[in-house]
Amino acid sequence: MKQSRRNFIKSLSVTGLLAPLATPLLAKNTAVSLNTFVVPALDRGVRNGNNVTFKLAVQAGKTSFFQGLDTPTIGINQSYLGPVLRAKRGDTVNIQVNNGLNEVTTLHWHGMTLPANMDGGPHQTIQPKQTWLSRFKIRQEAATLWYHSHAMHKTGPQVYHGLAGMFIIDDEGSDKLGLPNDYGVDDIPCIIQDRRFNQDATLSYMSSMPDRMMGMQGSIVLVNGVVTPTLVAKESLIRLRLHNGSNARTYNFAFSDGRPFHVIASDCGFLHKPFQTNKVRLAAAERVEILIDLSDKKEVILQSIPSANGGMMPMMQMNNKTLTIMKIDARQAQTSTRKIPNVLRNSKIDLNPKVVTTTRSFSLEMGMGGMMGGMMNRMGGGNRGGMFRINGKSMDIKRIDFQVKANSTEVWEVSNSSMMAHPFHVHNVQFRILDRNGKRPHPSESGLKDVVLVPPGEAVRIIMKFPEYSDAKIPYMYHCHILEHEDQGMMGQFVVV
Ligand SMILES: [Cu+2]
Repeated sequence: MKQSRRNFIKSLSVTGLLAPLATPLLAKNTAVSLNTFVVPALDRGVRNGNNVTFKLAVQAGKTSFFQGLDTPTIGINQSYLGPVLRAKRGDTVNIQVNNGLNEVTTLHWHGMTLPANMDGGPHQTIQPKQTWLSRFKIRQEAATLWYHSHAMHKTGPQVYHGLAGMFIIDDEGSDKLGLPNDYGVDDIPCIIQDRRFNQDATLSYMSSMPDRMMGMQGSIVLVNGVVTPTLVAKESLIRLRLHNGSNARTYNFAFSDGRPFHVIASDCGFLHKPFQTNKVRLAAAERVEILIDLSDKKEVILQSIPSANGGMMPMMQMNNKTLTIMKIDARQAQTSTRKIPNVLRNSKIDLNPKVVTTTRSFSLEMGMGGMMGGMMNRMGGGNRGGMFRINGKSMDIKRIDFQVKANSTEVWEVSNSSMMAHPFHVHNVQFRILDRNGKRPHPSESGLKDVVLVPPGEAVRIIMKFPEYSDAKIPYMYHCHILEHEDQGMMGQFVVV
């Protein structure tokens, strides 16, 4: 399926964009393109009371990221990415996922609390031409979640080619806050992904050693599948749901004029109150919702600025350049009637360290030591080692790493002995960050989360309560959300009993 709705920049020549692989493309991408911002299709499913049915077709297709050139991609109900799914707390969703690819896939509901067999992880494989039904009740609060392939060893390439989308949950309170909530008008999803293209416009994937080590980083930024678009703002106060849908890159978002904005939500729900800042860090798979005041009716560029704590290896520092994400043109914006609320949630997050029954430690490890260890262990018949490990072990789909008790509250301490930062994700729970090396987390990550970036040399403690769903056989995953690290073994499995 071709997508013709996109207008592509004429001022950037094809040869300029599609330079040879060895040439860094970042500099060429600092010019803002004239591409029109695309609001993803909204899919509220077919509603029957509180039962909502979604039909999703995973399919291969072709997408024109550059004028006159087709890129082979994967999408859901379209050629690249999928619709934004939207449902309410209290709904029971029935999601039919048909696999139209020639290879196995899965669809994982990232950030969702649900029974293990409905999670869409590597155990819920969907063979070509088969349909998988995922059915679960949404019990968590309003949040910006997402969904993506989680196929064993194939998550990285499948997501890179487009197998992902956003999943918005609303609840009783979220519409009463007076926040901008007109979808696509003043409440705008932004799936941000960096990609690298070959000269023939095909996506370049895992073509160098740094890709393998650091994960796939691209030089071209897409927002909702469009190269550095321009969003024409209709209102003077807008809410962006920023989702880092990249395979590996951590962004440090800021506006070109340094203007302040308010962070109102993190991965799994609203912060206690809006937090004003002029930059926010977002690792792969993380989300924040921000409010931007455009009442000066100017043009401004959303950038990723250099970060002292971008978490990349010093010798391959790629986060030391300013990246253009998108332009916001507010010259035609109407004066918004929306206000920034003082308080976003009245109740505290109910995760009490006093009721913790179990504390676990996780060490994120990568490098040659493991390769040697892996060789030794393979000789000894063990299954440890590999380049990417958690607690000395690479992922083995046949091994359950530990058991968790349903309804229990646990603290996990995640430390990083490697040379780069890893975004750590746990399935089925929303957690709170207790501290980083003993220090309180940054206000922008004080809310409920499902991903936490763990920089080198840091130990991060997170607290979470496991819901009552139990299944002694089917596990949930915990893993690094740099998808190439996950695919190469930085992942483990737990069951809830
Ligand atoms: Cu990692």
